[in-house]
Amino acid sequence: MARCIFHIDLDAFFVSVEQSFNPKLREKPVIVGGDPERRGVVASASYEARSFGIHAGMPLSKAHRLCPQAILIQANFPRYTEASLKFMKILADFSPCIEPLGIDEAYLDVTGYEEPYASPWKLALAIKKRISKELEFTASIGIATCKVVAKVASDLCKPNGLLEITPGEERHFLSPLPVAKLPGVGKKTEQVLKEMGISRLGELASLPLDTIKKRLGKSGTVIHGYANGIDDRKVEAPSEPKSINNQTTFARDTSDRHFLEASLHHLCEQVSAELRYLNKQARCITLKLRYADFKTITRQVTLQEASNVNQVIFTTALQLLSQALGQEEKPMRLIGIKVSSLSGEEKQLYMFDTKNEKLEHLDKAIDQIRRRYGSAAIKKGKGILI
Ligand code: TTP
Ligand code: MG
Repeated sequence: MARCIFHIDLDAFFVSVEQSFNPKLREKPVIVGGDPERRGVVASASYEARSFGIHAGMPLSKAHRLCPQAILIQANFPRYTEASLKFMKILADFSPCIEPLGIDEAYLDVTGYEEPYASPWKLALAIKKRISKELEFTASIGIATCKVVAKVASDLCKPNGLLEITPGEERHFLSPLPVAKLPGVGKKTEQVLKEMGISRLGELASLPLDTIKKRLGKSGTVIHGYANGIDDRKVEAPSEPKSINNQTTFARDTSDRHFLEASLHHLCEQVSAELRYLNKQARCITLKLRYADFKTITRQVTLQEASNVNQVIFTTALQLLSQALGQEEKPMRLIGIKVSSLSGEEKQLYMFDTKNEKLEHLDKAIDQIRRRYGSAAIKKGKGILI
């Protein structure tokens, strides 16, 4: 029996959360980004802002140039993690087979669960209605027999879309799309395919498997299957996270140190908020850098005591960045942060050092205040906090 899989992605998620807290922001060009004083980047842009050419990953300065009237809101991660949890809970009411992918997207295997709704389409409408009523967000949903086709479909029908690819139509649906639309085809693979004269998914699908396997190995087999609408991956609940990571690919390669630091700060804030949300601390912090020539390096450090404190994670990551820049200063295309060696409630307390505990409590208190009153309600100073 064919499976029925949904891919659901919220539209302009961070912006939508801010709009639900402040309805005056609706239908306006709104940008959620890092701290403007730190020369941050756009994390999320409303569709009104996108019509000016603004997109995620763009420096805020450029976004301001493109649309000076755009309203800039500072990212408030505790709000987003809370909204994300509510979103996932709504989805779980429709099927127990749920796989959250990121903060605002998930796969849902609804095979068999669509019957009371008469059709997958009507079930999807019911999900959109709940999300709209309870969260005041819009979502885009792709429906297909496998994950990859559902994901491409939801991406294609944004914003507030619904697109169903009926069984047997997968290959036909994918065929005219550019190869970059396929999950698993990054810039590097796109380049290899271009060298092979392949720009559309239909061309990739028609290639003999051996040809693509020779050029791209195992990943060639995977994307060849995907392009043919073949993807047997199950929708699975993720196991306990062993690590949390977050990375940004820049719109343009950069060696601007302030910009790199601002991006890192944004990533660390997000990662540490997620740690606190999961009630976890991390001991291991890894910085990932990818240079314009695709050379990728990682630098790792183990903390004396596990932490989920913004300041601790950012300061450590910043030291790793400074060391790496000291060794090699060339333009970068990606920066990422990973925290691992996670511990839960049973964390080992470092007996004589209560400063980090205090900082953790402070971060949690700030999370609560921000959730209620917004990011601007409280700002930490630059110096030592406690
Ligand atoms: P996305 O789903 O990629 O983006 P979006 O929800 O803002 O817009 P849409 O889905 O309608 O295209 O990412 C979800 C959230 O993740 C986004 O609201 C903000 C955050 N994010 C970043 O912080 N940095 C980024 O570079 C990207 C792409 C997303
Ligand atoms: Mg989204």
